[in-house]
Order: sequence, then C-alpha cells, then structure tokens
Amino acid sequence: MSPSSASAAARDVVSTEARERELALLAELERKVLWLASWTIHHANHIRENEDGLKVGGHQASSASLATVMTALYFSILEPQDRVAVKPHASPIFHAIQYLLGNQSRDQLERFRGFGGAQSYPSRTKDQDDVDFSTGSVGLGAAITIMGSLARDYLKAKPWAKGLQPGRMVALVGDAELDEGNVYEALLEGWKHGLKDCWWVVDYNRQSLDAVASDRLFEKVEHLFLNMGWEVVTLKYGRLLTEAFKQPGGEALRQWIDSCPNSIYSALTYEGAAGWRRQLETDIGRERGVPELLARYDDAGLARLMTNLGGHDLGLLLDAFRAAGRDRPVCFIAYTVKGHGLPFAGHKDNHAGLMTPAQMEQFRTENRVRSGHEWDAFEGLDGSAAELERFLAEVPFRSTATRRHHPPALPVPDDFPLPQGQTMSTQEGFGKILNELAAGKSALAERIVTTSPDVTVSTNLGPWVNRRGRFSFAAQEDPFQLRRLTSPQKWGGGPEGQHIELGIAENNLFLMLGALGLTHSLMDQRLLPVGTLYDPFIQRGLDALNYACYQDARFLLVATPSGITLAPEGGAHQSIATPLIGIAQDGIAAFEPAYVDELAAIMKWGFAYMQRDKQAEAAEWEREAWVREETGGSVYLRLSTRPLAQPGRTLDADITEGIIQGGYWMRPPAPGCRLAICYMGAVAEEAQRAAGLLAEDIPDIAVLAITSADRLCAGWHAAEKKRQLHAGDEEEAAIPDSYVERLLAPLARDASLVTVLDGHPAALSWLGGVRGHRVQALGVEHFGQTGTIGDLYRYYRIDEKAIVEASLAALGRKAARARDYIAKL
Ligand SMILES: Cc1ncc(C[n+]2csc(CCOP(=O)(O)OP(=O)(O)O)c2C)c(N)n1
Ligand SMILES: [Mg+2]
Repeated sequence: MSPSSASAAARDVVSTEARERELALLAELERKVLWLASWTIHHANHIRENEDGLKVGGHQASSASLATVMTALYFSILEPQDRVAVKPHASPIFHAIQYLLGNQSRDQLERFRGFGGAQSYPSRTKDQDDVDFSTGSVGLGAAITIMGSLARDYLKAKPWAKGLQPGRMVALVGDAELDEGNVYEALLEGWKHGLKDCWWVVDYNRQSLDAVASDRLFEKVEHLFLNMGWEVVTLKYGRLLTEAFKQPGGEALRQWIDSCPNSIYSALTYEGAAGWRRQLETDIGRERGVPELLARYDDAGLARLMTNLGGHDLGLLLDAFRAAGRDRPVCFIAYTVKGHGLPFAGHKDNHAGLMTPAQMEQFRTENRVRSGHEWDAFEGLDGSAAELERFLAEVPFRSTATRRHHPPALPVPDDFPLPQGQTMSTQEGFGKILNELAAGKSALAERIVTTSPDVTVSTNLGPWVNRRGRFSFAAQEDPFQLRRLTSPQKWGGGPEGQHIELGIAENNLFLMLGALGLTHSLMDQRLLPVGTLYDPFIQRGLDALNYACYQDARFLLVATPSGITLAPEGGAHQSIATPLIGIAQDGIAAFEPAYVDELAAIMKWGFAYMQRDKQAEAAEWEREAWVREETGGSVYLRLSTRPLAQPGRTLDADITEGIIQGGYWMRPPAPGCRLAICYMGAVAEEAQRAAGLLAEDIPDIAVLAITSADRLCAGWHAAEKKRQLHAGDEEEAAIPDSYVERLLAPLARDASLVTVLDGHPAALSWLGGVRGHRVQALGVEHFGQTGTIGDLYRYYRIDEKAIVEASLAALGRKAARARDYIAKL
C-alpha cells in the first residue's frame, strides 16, 4: 500500500468512525425526540389539570411518523439560513427538537395546547421557539416554501440585497396534504419561474386522517413531481430490508412488499410480529429461501425488519439529504409508518389516537425514563450527557444567534403621489399612484414588488409594469415591442424587474404575498409587496390570505373592481361579502375609499403601517395599545372602476386623520342633528345627492364618509373592552372614547343613521350600536346580475331613491311626504 493510499484509508476509518458515532448519537436523539413529543402530548391530556373536560389532543402517531426525518434534518443537515415549514401535526416533534437545542422551555412544553403554551401547530407568531413558517391548514405550509424560494430568487437578483445568504426552503409534507389543490397550483407556478433550492420531504405513511391512502399513489406523486421539473428521491426501504433482499428468499420478500396493498401493510404493522409471520408464510412461505429467511428473525426482529422503511433509516436519510443538489427542487418520498415505535403504529384510526396511561407507562420503561425525570433531556440515553451536549452545541442549525431579523423601515416620501383629475375611479387612481412612484427614484419604490394572478392589466398595474418591468432571472424580450406592434403593455422582463406575474390562482397570489411579505424577518431584506386581484376572488384564496395574515406577513392587497358596481360584469364577478371579510380578517386593515385623495392618504399611511415592527417601536405601542392593538399589519383596499367626480379639495390634517381612522364628516352634523347618512365607497354620490335633496326639509342632515368600517369597528370594540375591564377602577376615567364614538357624539340621542355601501349591509349596520342610534341599513344581500350601475343600484336599493326612502322611514315621516321627495328624483 502506498503512503498516500494508506493515509486515505486511515482517513476513511476516521470518517467511518465519526459517522458511526454521529449515527449512534442521532439514534439516541431520535428516541429522545419521540419520547419528549409523546410525553408532551400525554402530559397535556392525562396529567395537566383539565378544567373543561374537552379532549386536549395532539398527534402522537403523526409525530412519530416524522421523528427520524426531523432528527436527521435538524440535528445534522439544516443550516441556519434554511427555512422550514413543518407538517402541522408534527408540531410536538418540532417543539421537542427545539427543547433539546435550547430554544424551547419545559414550561412551554408543559403547557402544550394550553393558554400561552407551545402551539398545537407550529406558529410563527404565537410560538416562542423560532418557527419559520406557520402551518395548520394542510397544503399551505408546503406551498409557501415554493413562494419563499421564489422570493429569495427575486432578492438574489437585486443589487441592493447585499449579504443575502443562500438557503433552502424545506417543507415536511404529510402525504395526504398532496390532496390539496393549492399544492399543484404552487408546483406549476414554481416550474414557470425555474424554482430551485427547495426540498419537500413527503412523509409517505400512506395514511390520512380518516383512512389508509390509495394504493400505488406514490407512482402518481412521483410523476407529478418529475413532470414539474423536480428531482425525485424515493426512500422506500431501510438498510435492514435492503440487506434482507440480498439473502436467499429476499427477492420474494421484496416482491411481496411491493405488491402489498397499503391497508394490509398498515394492518400487519399494527398486528406486529405474529401477523407478519402468518401472512408471509401464507403468501410466500413456499418460495425458495423464504422459510430460512423468516426463521432468522425472532418476533421483535421481524417486526423491526418489516417496518424498516426508508423514512425511519437515519443513515439512509442523511446520505440522501447530503447527496441532493440545489439547482433543482427535490422531492424526497420518505416511506414511513404512522405511529412508528408506538403501540398504535399502522392502525388506520391512529390519527387522533393517544397512548393510554398504561401504554405510556410501558413506553416510559422501554425508554428507561425514571418516573419524575420525564422532561430530563438525556434521561435514559446511552451516550454521556457531556457528549450529547457537545454534539447539540455543534449542531449547524443553531450556529447563529438569531434567525429572525428586524431591518429598518424605509421612509415613505413626504411628496407621496396625489393624482390629479376631475373624474376618476379609485382603481384608476391606484394605477396612477403606482405609475408616479415608478417614475420616481425613492427607496420605497425600489422595494415595491407587485404581483398579480393574470389580472395585472385589468387592475391598472400596467403602467407600473411598463416602467419597472417584469421579473425573470433571464432577460426576456417582448416580441410585440421588438416588432413595433402596437400594444400599450410592455411585457419584457429581466432580473431587475419588479413585477412577478402569476398564473390565475388566487391561492398562489396570497402565498406569494405571504412569502414576499416575510422577507424582512426571514431574510433581512425588506420588500413592500403589492398584490392585485378582482375583489370577489379574494374568497377563492381566502384561506391562503388568512394563512399569510396569521404569519404576520406584510403586504398591500388591492382588490378591484368590487361589489355590484362592476355592473355589466354580472353576478359571477360581484362581491358582496368582502366588506365583512375586511372587518373580520385579523392582521389586515381594510379600506374602501371613494375618492382618489383618500386613496393616496391611505396608501401613504399603508406603506408605513406595513413596516411597523412591535419590537422596534416599543414606546409607541405603549401609548396606543389601549385604543387598538396597532401592531402594524397588511392593508386591503377595496376599489372600484366607477369614475367619480373628485372633490377637488386639499385635505387638512383632521380629514387625513379621519380617512386613516376610518371616516370623517363630509357634511358635518350641527349639534342635535337627527339624521346622518353614512356611506362607504362607490355609493358616495348617491349618498350625497340624497342628502342634498333631504336637506331642503332637514337642514341639519349630516353625511359621514366612511373609509374603513374595519378600523372604526375595531377601535370601538377595543374601547368597549377596555371600559368593561376597568369599570369602577381608577383607570376608567382616563379611557378616551374611540374614534367612532367621538365622530357620532354630536348627533342627537334619538338620531337615526342610514348606512349604505355596495356590499353586505351588516358591514355598517353595527354603527347603530355605538351610541344606540336607530339604523336603516342599505346594502347588497343577493347575487347580482348584469346591468348598468343605475339598474343595479335601483334593483338592490342602494340608489339615491332608496337612501331617501330609508331616511324618511328612519325619521318616521308619512309615506305621502316621502312621495313628494321621491317625485323629485
Ligand atoms: C385544510 C385542512 N383541512 C383539514 C384539516 C384536518 N386534518 C388535519 S391532519 C389531516 C390529515 C393529514 O394526513 P397526512 O397529511 O397524511 O398526515 P399524517 O397525519 O398522516 O402524518 C387532516 C384532514 C386541516 N388541518 N387542514
Ligand atoms: Mg399521512
């Protein structure tokens, strides 16, 4: 042997030894992680006091399924700049791993699923242990990693995003999550944009919540991923099985496994050794070598062999992860057993199953955990605590102090665009504001990234895209422009582009806004994402919107056109419920301005609101927290294509403040005023004309312009709660009225409100509760149809006549008198 090959051999010995030691320690940690996760759930269900008798739950079987994969990833493979979406019901495994890494406290684990404790499903906003992406609604966690990867690609292409670290986006995906359609929408979008550096590890346990999955599903899954340009790595057999296949009779065993229906495999896994032996003897017992092969395994050995699937083989997983490239997305199909290592492994009903106290006791003994030492990190492990601690301290994933970032906010220019024009719709105004921002050189505009699911042009983003370009890694020419064919829209692009064009999939829009809206925290690079879509189609992607908000992603959502005001488009495009969504959706401040100067004020404020950071502005929080948790958030603008004559005014500070708070008096009430028409959005003209008419007889009639039912309502509720909380104590007197209470204060006690909007009337009818005023609420409650705005407003009763009639009804005037008014219309 030459000296160099001798030293290579010595190195190999060392690395083999080191590898074996690593494997041994990882196997110990895997056992500990499974123990801690199972114990955490058990503690919450059987030991912690249960005051309401409700099952606490937690998913011991789903957790066990991923224990090996997550051990391999978190303790060996992942790097700090990687970002992970963990299968929702593997949350206990995640928390257990974080506990061993020193990022999770025992107190939090003891309060798992309890108030203020570790969350049922990993939560960026509620958990304390460094969750990258929240999960919970299945399918969305997987899909956001695709958008996260594209967001990172976008940043990578920008000269200003210096110091951006490459990192994988990793999703740990339950196999049943692949039934969610949004997964395929995201895969297709990823393919269009040349997705890379994204891993999905499919926990292929062939079980969902209710049942065992269809047979040979993996073939479909594999083809789907290959078709979308992914590399597919199938990890079916662990090393024990691979070794057995090489023995006489092994090939028959392999063929038997490959053709075994999922449901039978599950049942046998649950039955254990006796079941396996009986079935194998019946089916292949007469094949050559099989009896000898089976005879080699005692019962425990046979059960271990038959459940030795790829997703439970640490060495195999480590090798596969280390070998994976980064220039293509990779899907690992990891065969696993749901409930692996637990008494209900493989049972089709194990999804919500919990180990009984007796089973847990047995499990504790097997794990050599002494009673009273259940939470001890290294209890019952073979390795020395010192060695395990050293190993954990050197885990690559924990090598940076922080994985969350707080980059500074970008200033919003004082001279924010204010489009001029006598008649304009809010949608047109939005296009003009972005166009002007695009023409300028502000740092803010540099960080704006727009995105739209195939409605860029029809939502007036076109001028912005003409100036700032589409984003793509490689420069793309627009053949129409090159050939000088007339088109107002430039569609070329390149790495400098600031618009990400998406296919028609609203889920993808919200997932993309979610990912772009988290880059400040995930990647230390602030973006100001602006997404457009038609208002009704918010409902198509509503869960993804909720998902983005739940993670505290920050974006501007521009929904246009809306309501029945998009008249000729018809009922399939009209939105009725979205104003209620705007009120009810947490994490997003909803506005519906009527005029473009209002829109400009809201957008100017909105770009700052999107960047607010609780951590960075502690003092300001303290001051404002009592009124409303002004935590910052996303902004939703419900806009319209209806051109309105603009008021041609200069907004003073009070009105600007009112626009942001949610409303201002367009026609102020005289003291004791008995009637106020309160409108929101595109019906501004009808409301004001009706008031003009009525003013002849009711001179003190007032008109309230509402720009945000959401913010008015939230402020009112916050103040009410505060007062309830402090009733009778010394703080009570210091609690100021909410903004809407102050707005309505000048009205007479017995005044009436007529509320009107192009949307569900309940969005404004609550105004009557603020000071106990009677309300006549106008709005749209039924699917619309095609027509002119006049036709539809008349039919659905949000026109001038309806407002007059509602006002007269509110005042209790006789019908004859009403007819006089109406005759003038
Ligand atoms: C959108 C949505 N629908 C339904 C559920 C309820 N649910 C939770 S887990 C689950 C099945 C999960 O099966 P799988 O992804 O295969 O995970 P496993 O438990 O097998 O690991 C369902 C239907 C959910 N969380 N989200
Ligand atoms: Mg499953």
